[in-house]
Amino acid sequence: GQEDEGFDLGKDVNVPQRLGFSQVGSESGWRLANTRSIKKAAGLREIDLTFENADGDQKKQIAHIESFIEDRVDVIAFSPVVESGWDAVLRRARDAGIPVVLTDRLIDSTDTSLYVCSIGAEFISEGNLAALYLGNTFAKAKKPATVVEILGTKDSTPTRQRSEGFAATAAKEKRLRVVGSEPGDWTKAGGEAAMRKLLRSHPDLDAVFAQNDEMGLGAVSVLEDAGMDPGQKPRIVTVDATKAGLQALVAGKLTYVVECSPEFGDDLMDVVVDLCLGGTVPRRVESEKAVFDKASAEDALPDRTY
Ligand code: GYE
Repeated sequence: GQEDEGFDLGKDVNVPQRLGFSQVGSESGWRLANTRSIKKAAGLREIDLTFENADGDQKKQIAHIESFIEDRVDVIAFSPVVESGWDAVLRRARDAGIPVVLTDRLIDSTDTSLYVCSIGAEFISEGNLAALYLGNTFAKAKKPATVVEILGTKDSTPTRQRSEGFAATAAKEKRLRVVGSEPGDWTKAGGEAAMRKLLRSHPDLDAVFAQNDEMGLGAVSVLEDAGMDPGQKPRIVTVDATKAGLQALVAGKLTYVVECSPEFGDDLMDVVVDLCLGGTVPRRVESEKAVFDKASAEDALPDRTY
């Protein structure tokens, strides 16, 4: 309607609009790009952003949110490190009349009034796409392919949903047998440790699904040290599509990469501005994704900014 098409100048608006944002940490290239996107988008609109980094610690995020409430910011946004344990602090934000936006990841609360909007990628389909690619690769194999999974941090939305999507598709197309998984905490070092463990119990692997590029790159170095030919045997599929991931794909070390875009800073600021102006906001804003093989990674690399 007409109200949606312009700003309602009748309402008093705090200028500049004040946003408190609590980030997960600095664990990956994806995360650094996400932080850059958010800071840049806030800067472009002269939004007064208080940016906090939780270093992977939920207690720190809760403290950030509490201080945002105390400072009476206009909007609180955060990317939850884990899914559980948010009800109490988000109830305090709601009672203070401060709208909360979830970015990137979700919470497991059944109380839908605790946040107004969530912005990010759809992780289940990322897992679906990874399994679909591997299933097609092994379509003509005589027996199901042996696959291991390297997971992100426990109790986080992308870990849970990428696994869920991968398992669901693998169960349907029947060419993949997931024989084990280990957490790699989203880092290269974590991916190396997970790969070492998995290789000990499953030395004859056909494929690895690493839930982000860094962990996939960690797996590559362990597999190379073990005299294997990562990218070929085993095939390696990752998620994110950072520059480092696409470079490894072009070099033939990774086999396939599913994109998860970190660049939703502008979408977040659109929602923040609408909330400040008293407008309605969508419940969910979802990022687009692409998939990459070697050839399409070559095409995309020159323009990749992260
Ligand atoms: O895939 C990983 C990061 O939550 C989508 O977290 C994000 C994930 C991303 O550390 O690299």
